[in-house]
Amino acid sequence: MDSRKKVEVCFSPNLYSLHKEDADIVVVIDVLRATSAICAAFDNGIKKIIPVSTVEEAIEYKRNKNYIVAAERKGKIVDGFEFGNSPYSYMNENIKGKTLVLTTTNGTKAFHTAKDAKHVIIGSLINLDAVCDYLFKEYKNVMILASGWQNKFCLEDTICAGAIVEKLLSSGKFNSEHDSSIAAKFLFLSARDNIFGYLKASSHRRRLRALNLNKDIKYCLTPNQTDVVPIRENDYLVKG
Ligand code: 3SL
Repeated sequence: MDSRKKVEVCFSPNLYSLHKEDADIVVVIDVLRATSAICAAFDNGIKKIIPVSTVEEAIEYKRNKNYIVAAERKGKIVDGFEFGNSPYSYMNENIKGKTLVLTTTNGTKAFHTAKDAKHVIIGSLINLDAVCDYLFKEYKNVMILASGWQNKFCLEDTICAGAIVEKLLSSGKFNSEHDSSIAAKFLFLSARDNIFGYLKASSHRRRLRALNLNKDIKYCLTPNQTDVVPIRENDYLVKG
């Protein structure tokens, strides 16, 4: 019998129900930009993040001045909000010790898709090695949930998922059965020498570039800038 733990990849929240039995831990990924912004916020001192699905829910939290409330749709800050989804908004002394309420187009939706999972953490390229170390330590079956774009496959999340798969498989302690995981690993192997260049033509990179968000893209595609691993506790995230 193969006693290795599994690491599998789910390409879209819409496919989650097909993969969820693979998972003791779900790693939610939205490289551009939600999970990168979440990691950056914890790295800069945010105490707690409450991901919410809708702008309406976020508006409810605005009544309470103790929260920082952020909303992004289609890459832009939603009218009436000061904060959106840029990691740079959270590189700021004033956020220390505060709670952030965040809604984004795809990332916070993926987080809620995995609501029935026992154990959920947040992954991105910026905390890649920290996530892998966490998964080695926990040593459970892993499912990596790519947020995609409006439930469609996306390259940057898949490459990040492939980087995790590659590291876990090369330890010999994990095994993958599904073609999605193998495809993610091969995509990562083709991209790893120049992730930024490889993603030049990707739809989300083009979308963000059109909004003059090149600086955000560079930040989000640069691996290992922090060792924080955000972990779900109840329905919010804390720093692991
Ligand atoms: O979809 C999301 O959650 C966002 O990260 C999208 S964007 O990077 O703000 O366009």
